[in-house]
Amino acid sequence: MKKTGAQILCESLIKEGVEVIFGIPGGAVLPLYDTLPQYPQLRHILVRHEQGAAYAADGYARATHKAGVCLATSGPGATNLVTGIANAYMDSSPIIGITGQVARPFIGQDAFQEIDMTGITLPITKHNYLVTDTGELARIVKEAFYIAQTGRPGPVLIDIPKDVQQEEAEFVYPEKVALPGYKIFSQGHSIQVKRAARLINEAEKPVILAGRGVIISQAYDELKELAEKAQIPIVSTLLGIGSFPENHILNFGMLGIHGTAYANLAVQNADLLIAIGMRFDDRATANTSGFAPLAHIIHIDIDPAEIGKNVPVDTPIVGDVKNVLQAMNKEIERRDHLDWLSQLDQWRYEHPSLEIEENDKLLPQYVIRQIYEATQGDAIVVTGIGQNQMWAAQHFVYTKPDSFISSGGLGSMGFELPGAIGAKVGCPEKMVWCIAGDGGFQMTIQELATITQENLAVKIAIINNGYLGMIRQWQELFYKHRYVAAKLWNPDFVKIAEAYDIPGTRVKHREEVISAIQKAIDYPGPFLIDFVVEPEENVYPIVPPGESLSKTLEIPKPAIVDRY
Ligand SMILES: Cc1ncc(C[n+]2csc(CCOP(=O)(O)OP(=O)(O)O)c2C)c(N)n1
Ligand SMILES: [Mg+2]
Repeated sequence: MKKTGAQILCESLIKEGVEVIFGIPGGAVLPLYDTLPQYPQLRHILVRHEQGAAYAADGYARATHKAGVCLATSGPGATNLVTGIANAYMDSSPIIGITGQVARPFIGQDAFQEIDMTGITLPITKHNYLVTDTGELARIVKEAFYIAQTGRPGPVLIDIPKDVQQEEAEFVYPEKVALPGYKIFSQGHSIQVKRAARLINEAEKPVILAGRGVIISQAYDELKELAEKAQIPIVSTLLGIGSFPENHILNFGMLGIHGTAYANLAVQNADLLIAIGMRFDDRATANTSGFAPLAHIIHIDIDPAEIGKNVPVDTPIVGDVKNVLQAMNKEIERRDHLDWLSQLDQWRYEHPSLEIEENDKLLPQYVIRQIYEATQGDAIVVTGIGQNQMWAAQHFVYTKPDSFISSGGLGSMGFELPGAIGAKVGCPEKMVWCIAGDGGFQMTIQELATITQENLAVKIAIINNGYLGMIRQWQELFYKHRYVAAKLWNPDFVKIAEAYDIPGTRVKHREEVISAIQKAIDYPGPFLIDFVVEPEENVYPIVPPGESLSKTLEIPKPAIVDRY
């Protein structure tokens, strides 16, 4: 049966199980918007900036493990998606970006709102398409969802000229994709798996380094089985948070430049590092030349391009984490590693990296801790970038998968609010906390209107330090206290919330924290708390730039100022 391109797109999205689209209309997608009411199963959420649409689709994808969809018009609408697409690309999040394009006869004429989106997004998408034939659209959508969600997930862009949306073609949704050049290595090589298992069985000081790949692959049970069977301590990357319960006795927290001292010590002293679904990002490894100097490194990852990219590895295994661990666990012997674990416990005792000072100040760490206490970890936390992100990573105890959502690779400020919107839309039954920086919040603040229009009960905690805090911290520690462009004049966030019809409150003292959080939780809709925290609080531990993980600094020492 013949249908228009717009209808074909909608029907194809429904076939792919899409329920929500985040977007903003414009001339080049008006045929599509005109068609949307024919498909009430597709809920369209009107955002206030296309960057918000991409972040929301990303937050939705990370919270639900389903592809998130964002939609924008050609030209400025499309370019506004770019940062969000890059964000999804760097964190391997499956989003589908749909952009309108000028009608085919106008392409190449610098027509009104014409921009080469496939060119622009080539390096930040897993794949992209310019649809030139309406008859190809269904196949393209099928392929796009397949590519986005299989192997190492990532964003796929489909650019659809306006006349393709209007033109009719025969609609048959393909059953299968035929992509001979697209290979997924889902099973690890059995010889490598056996070799890794033997190394694990023989190791005296093994450490598991868990990354986001464990979460993407949903290999929580397999990871736990490995760790418990062989009694191996686990440290995680920032995006690996949630892959293993942080209240488990074998959990030693996050490693890296803001990792716990004991996690970093574990890695630096390990004789075997089992890196699972992670890519040796520089924020995790610090200076790679001094990274895990004593360890034989096993690296399990689905993307062969990651093997040996940043750090030389001794035993690579290319495969899906869940499959590889299932195969490997069969070969793993029970061990206790008592000496090694008691050494780690000793380090944890000697370096209590995450202790919160008892004083009268309103410390940001205390705020995060109280949000954890009030929710008992039963929430999705979506963070901004900078200090707030690190405190949220360090001081909330993540015990459930998919409970921590953050922009890791791109580190893009402004992710917090739309990211939280996406998570809440995807998981309406879960409590969603947006932990925002006062700087980052203002980059996508307009999405408060989306929250109100869609009545999304997102709880917002602004960690208001009056600074671009992480910038100020670096200027303090590494630029001799010279603060340049770090101080923020801020609007009254509670009044702003009120203007968007969202109730809120301001907290300036420690003793008000618990009741304010409870008020936000008890309120049936969205709620904003402006936590006016200690302005010059720093994130510790920190590994100074250029140093290895062995140089993890825990306590603020004045000497640091002189050294840099
Ligand atoms: C879009 C974007 N611009 C600039 C930066 C550089 N940057 C990293 S952290 C930071 C400060 C963030 O300030 P705020 O949101 O208040 O968070 P805080 O560190 O104070 O918690 C900046 C400017 C960035 N990461 N993203
Ligand atoms: Mg700030």
